[in-house]
Amino acid sequence: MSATLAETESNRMTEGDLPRTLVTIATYNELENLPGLVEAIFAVAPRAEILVIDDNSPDGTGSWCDRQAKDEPRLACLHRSGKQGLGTATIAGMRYAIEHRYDYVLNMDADFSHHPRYIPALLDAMEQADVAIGSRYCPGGGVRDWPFQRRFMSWAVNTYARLMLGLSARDTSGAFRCYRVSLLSKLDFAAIVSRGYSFQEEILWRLARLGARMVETPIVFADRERGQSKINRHEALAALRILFRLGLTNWLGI
Ligand SMILES: Nc1nc2c(ncn2[C@@H]2O[C@H](COP(=O)(O)OP(=O)(O)O)[C@@H](O)[C@H]2O)c(=O)[nH]1
Ligand SMILES: [Mg+2]
Repeated sequence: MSATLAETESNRMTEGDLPRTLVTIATYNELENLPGLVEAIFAVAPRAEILVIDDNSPDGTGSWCDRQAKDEPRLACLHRSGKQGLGTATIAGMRYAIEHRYDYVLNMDADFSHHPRYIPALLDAMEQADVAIGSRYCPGGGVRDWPFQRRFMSWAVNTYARLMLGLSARDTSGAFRCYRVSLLSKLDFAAIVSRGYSFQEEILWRLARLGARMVETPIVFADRERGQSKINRHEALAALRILFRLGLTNWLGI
């Protein structure tokens, strides 16, 4: 796998100073979404490369990816033995980007909630930033078709996280982001406690402590149309508990 992307990497070294971008997509049972998504990403960012991090999806997402990668050198798949959470999958993608010396790593979900049409704006924002956040809560951003209760819950979790961790970004929980790899390489990944959904807030907090410049670019988040959500109540509650613990560290140094 890595050999394929490494070859593409060295080809790109000869293309000048354009930032080398790795798009990472964590997948668990996303066969209905991934083929269309990969095509849509290459349509807007033909120079980017894509790494899928698949947790042995029973629907064969990982095997599809391997087959596809044989003819598409810009695509590769990292296989993990079982479902280990979105946070650790995202870290695996970041480590890969560091090891393979990409300039930017851009994370997105596989279910089209994060539409590839926003990728160019995220990459442009990186000219002034170390982290570009695809944001639902900055001017021009939003969510499509969410009932009031869900909007309120999302607002409450964001406010809770911002207060706990002292973050200034308005969207701290979204997973559609681009990071400067040189900054990630300074991060102590072993210190990250989140395995699931609080990962997004935790990494922003840790990067803010390293002096990261953060910029938000608007996205409209749309619910998935195919397949099922993998989040469950247990993971959501665990995330709130972790944010509380990190908040104690943030404000009291405990
Ligand atoms: N590799 C991996 N991917 C995951 C895991 N859980 C969720 N995902 C992926 O993370 C993204 C977001 O998950 P999703 O179920 O859409 O969460 P929701 O949008 O919060 O409902 C999707 O691309 C999922 O396939 C996991 O345990 N491992
Ligand atoms: Mg989703």
